[in-house]
Amino acid sequence: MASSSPPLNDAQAQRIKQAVGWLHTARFLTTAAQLHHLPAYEQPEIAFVGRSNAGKSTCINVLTQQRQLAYASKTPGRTQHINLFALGRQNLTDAVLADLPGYGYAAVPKADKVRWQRVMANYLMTRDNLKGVVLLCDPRLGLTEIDEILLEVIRPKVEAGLKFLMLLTKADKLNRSEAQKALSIAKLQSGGGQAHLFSSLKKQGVEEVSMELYGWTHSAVSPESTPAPTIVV
Ligand SMILES: Nc1nc2c(ncn2[C@@H]2O[C@H](COP(=O)(O)OP(=O)(O)OP(=O)(O)O)[C@@H](O)[C@H]2O)c(=O)[nH]1
Ligand SMILES: [Mg+2]
Repeated sequence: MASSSPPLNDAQAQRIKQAVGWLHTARFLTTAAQLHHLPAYEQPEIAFVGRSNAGKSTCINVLTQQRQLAYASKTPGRTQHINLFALGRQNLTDAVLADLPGYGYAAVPKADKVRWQRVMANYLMTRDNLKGVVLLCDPRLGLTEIDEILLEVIRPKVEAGLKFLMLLTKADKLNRSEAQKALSIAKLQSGGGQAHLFSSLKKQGVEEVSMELYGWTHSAVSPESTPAPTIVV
């Protein structure tokens, strides 16, 4: 949490501990090169989407406090499969995280880009257990055309109950005023939905996002900080 945050009471500290501990249980579940190879699960799934190199895999590793669970790399386009991770105690999986391949990487042939765009849209439309989407965006680059297309796909689903969070990644690269400006823009772009600054490097936003994801998948324990996101079209 930011150092300027007021001191936590015991109940808040306990909730953070619970959410952070829950994410730490993550383990590899399965990988699929194609959507129709992805097994169906009953447990709620949270998808991490965003352009290539936005920091999705690193974000998953930081949230789960595991160095190499998801494969992060300086080389864009590293994650080319849909990788799933199980959460919850062993044999008691209560949620699934999905690390999706990034899109928009310049060196990828156009046909592949179009293919992935379709896979992403199909995934978002057809994944029955999809509970929430975390869209990662590097605020120095802004939203790409594919981000915008995905937002169009996501918006009606959010109105129908899908949870949604926009994460402004690599916040360590911004100064305070740039960060605040980027956050205001992101809040508008998400139509009043949730937006957070996040830095895997500085571990900024980790507790807030952990609480959010825990609240999405454990509805009885909805944290006070998690109002139902509404996206106005
Ligand atoms: N400064 C800084 N660099 C970061 C941060 N998060 C990720 N990176 C770097 O950004 C690069 C890409 O990170 P990844 O996590 O592999 O990105 P990705 O979105 O999974 O990329 P694809 O798998 O290609 O879709 C790596 O070099 C990371 O070290 C951050 O918070 N701050
Ligand atoms: Mg990746």
